Amino acid sequence: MADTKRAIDAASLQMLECAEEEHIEVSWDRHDKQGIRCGFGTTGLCCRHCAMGPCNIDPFGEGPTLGVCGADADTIAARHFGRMIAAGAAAHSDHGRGVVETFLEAAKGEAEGYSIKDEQKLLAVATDLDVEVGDRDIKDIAIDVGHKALALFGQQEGEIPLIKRAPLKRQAIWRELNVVPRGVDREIVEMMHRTHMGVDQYYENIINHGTRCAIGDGWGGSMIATDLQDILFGTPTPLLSSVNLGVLKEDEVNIIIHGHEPSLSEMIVVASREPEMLAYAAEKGAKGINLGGICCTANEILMRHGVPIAGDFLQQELAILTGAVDGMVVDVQCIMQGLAPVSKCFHTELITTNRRAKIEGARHVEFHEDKALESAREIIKTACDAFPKRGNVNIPKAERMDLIAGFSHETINYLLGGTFRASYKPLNDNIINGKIRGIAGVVGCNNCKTTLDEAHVAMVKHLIKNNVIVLQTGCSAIATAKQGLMLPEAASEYAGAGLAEVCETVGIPPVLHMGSCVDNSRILMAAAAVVKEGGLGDDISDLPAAGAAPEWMSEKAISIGHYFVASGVYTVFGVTFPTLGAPRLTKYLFEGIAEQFGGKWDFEVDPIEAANKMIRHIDERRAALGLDKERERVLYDMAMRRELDAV
Ligand code: BF8
Ligand code: SF4
Repeated sequence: MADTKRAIDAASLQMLECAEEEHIEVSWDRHDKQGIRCGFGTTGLCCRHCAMGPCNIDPFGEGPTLGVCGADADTIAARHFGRMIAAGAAAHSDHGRGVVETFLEAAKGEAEGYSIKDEQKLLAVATDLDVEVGDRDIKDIAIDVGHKALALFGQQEGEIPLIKRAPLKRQAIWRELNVVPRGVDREIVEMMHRTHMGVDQYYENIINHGTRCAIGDGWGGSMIATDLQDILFGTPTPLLSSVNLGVLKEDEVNIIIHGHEPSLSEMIVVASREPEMLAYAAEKGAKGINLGGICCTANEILMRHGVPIAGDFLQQELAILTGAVDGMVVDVQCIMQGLAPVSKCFHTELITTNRRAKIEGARHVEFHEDKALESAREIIKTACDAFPKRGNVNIPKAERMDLIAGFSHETINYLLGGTFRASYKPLNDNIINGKIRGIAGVVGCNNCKTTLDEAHVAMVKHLIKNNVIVLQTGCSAIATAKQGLMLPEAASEYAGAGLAEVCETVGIPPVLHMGSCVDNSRILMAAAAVVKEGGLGDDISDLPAAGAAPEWMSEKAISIGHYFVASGVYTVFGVTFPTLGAPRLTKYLFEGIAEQFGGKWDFEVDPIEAANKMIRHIDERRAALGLDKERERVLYDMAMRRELDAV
């Protein structure tokens, strides 16, 4: 029997049992071998920023309290935290830059297979980037948008343009506190400089720059990635698909696409449907080509094409253990080197595709946008060639759940809108009348230190039971989808009466899948739209809303958490928190920062207690808005609406 502390879903447990029987090592085994972790590293108290170190600080004051250079616990932990933000922002933003480069080539007609799919969104983004629209040719507008978007990364002074999408009050706070990013790359470079030995040695000042860096991610690199991906590949609309390892097929070539950048996966989707590719698969004895996603690539191709999701972050090795994965195609981020030895135990071709990310022992088929379809076909053929070499296959066929995905913020706007126009008004009205108590963004990773998916599922169930509508991205979205929370029926089964009534009226699940981790920018846009709609204060920090990443592990999650805090959101993380050895820094992140930004960090391992903290915060915000009194169910006329808006 597999250890039930490792995962909650039957598919993962079945594969873990299989790993145990076959003596194949997976992430949980390596986690156990690591044993009890170094306390200095865990709490942020180990510095190795220069060769006089590594220096460790004794949190109990019995050993050294200062590093050789005199740096104290708060400086050392703040420097780590700052570098985590920089690394996360760099990952999202380098992804964003890659999308912009593909977009520019496509706009110029130099990237085979790509074209502008959403002209309306192109025009909206053009306006936000100050590109002249008029009656200009779409191609010319797109080229100008591409250049402006590219400039946003290397911009050296002024303000990145997309911060104008934030509520006016939020922009004023950022200007007042001097945290508006000048350019995405510049703030990342400056963070690396400030955290070099002997530069910024005041934790508040380091975090202040961390805030500027994180805003450059959320309202810069990530946001432009989402926007241009939508323009290039289509803005998601609701669709039905399925999730978990049961989506793999015994009689078809299974290709898992894992990583983050959709430029390649989009082309694999296109190529996998071509008659020549299907004929090639048939020649090898397969009945078809079956694609499945892992991690955020999964979310990207799910949102736009309904391609099924095979699993979340910790299921990447488990997928190969089915013996049914013919090609595991990876690009960048959240890809385990452990895939290489696991693939070697099977017939699986592990294929790296990005020049930035090679794995020793994997086949490298480099993906180039200018011959994207050609690369995609080569990858598909490699997987087809592996198909006849399969050994025993053990797919947990029963473990497959349906889900509805595709909730871009434009779609939410449309679905909730009245008969005549798209609008967030009905959402605001239902928050005001108390049927919906508030909004929660639950996002982020899996982590071997906790039971796979357990915290995500427990937290989200508790939130919806208490009438909090949940917006999700990343692996967290995959975790709850596996448990059926992204089906409209979940409203009557799990949601409180008020939320269930709204969901049933509109026909949406109580938990909305908004995409990949760069798509957390969609949550920012939705929050800004709710503020703009009126009646719930004049800033994101006024909203009855909260954020969480209960099973986080990556530096990207820290950058995301910090830009949510900087945008005014109460944000609670589980598992562990990287500054706990530094008392003044932690107090600042958990309390002091709220006086400046309205949002703050919190840490809570227990997902139910974390959800209760979010609900308490939501209730406080409701009280501040005067929405804490029981409201009778009434139909609003215009005069009453105006009155409410004035609250
Ligand atoms: O960017 S949620 S494990 S896959 S880091 Fe990675 Fe975390 Fe998953 Fe997507 Ni996001
Ligand atoms: Fe030690 Fe200071 Fe060097 Fe860090 S920067 S390793 S605290 S001497």
